Amino acid sequence: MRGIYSVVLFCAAPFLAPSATTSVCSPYTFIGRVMDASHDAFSSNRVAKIEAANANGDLLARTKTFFRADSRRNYALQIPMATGEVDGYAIQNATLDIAVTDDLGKVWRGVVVNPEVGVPGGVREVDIILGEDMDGDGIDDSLYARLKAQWEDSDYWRPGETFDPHKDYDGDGMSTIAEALAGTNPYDPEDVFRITAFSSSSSSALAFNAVGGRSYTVVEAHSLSAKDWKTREFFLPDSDVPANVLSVPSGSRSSSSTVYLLPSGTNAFFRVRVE
Ligand SMILES: [Ca+2]
Ligand SMILES: [Ca+2]
Ligand SMILES: [Ca+2]
Repeated sequence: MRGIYSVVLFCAAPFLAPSATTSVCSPYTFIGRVMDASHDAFSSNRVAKIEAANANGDLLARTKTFFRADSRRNYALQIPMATGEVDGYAIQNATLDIAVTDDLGKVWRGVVVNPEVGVPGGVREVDIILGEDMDGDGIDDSLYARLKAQWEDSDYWRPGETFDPHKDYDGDGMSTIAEALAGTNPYDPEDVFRITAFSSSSSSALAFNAVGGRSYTVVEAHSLSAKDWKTREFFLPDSDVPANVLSVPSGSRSSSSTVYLLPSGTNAFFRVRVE
């Protein structure tokens, strides 16, 4: 696992469960960020309840979001694990139903993609995005409404024109919806997510403007048309431990960040992915 939280799990001494051959072991942990469709994390004044149930609807675990200014993560959910079928426990490869109840009492279900439980004691990073798309256009309805209202208020609004979130209104190369997800202003051409510098001397350095509450990974491929972009490890300026994600705490100001890529000896194309 990676990041600020170091979840150390020990396998508790197994005890006998209903079947003599079934034992209870370390829980499986999901960690990550509960966020709204704008990719803004739930903050200190918004607490969501997270519940995991098995396919029969039996509740396995429940937790709440928390707030820590120095971390992008705001939840950790421990799924009790057993080596066989026991009420209240999950087995490896189990699929879970996740339900999140937000601070207004609204319930969201099935929001985690492929919540497959791995080896007991394992940890998996899963971000939970609470979205609602009643009109089926692939965009969260409240995010669409917010962007449209901002557009109608901006210099880019034209009478008779229909709002299109896929359009790049401020002409900075990123669509309005992409800017909203990256945390930049869709109606300000000066505010855009881009790689601002690249040098490839002894160690390759990538610089880009990073926004609070977002995380950044570097992916590489050997051609621009490649389908598979692989994660590339890097060093942060203040660390000599390789990392594969740069997380910027919520509330931080937008700032220029530089990461130093580990040398690989081959030429590659790089992209910085923002989440
Ligand atoms: Ca929609
Ligand atoms: Ca734009
Ligand atoms: Ca912009």
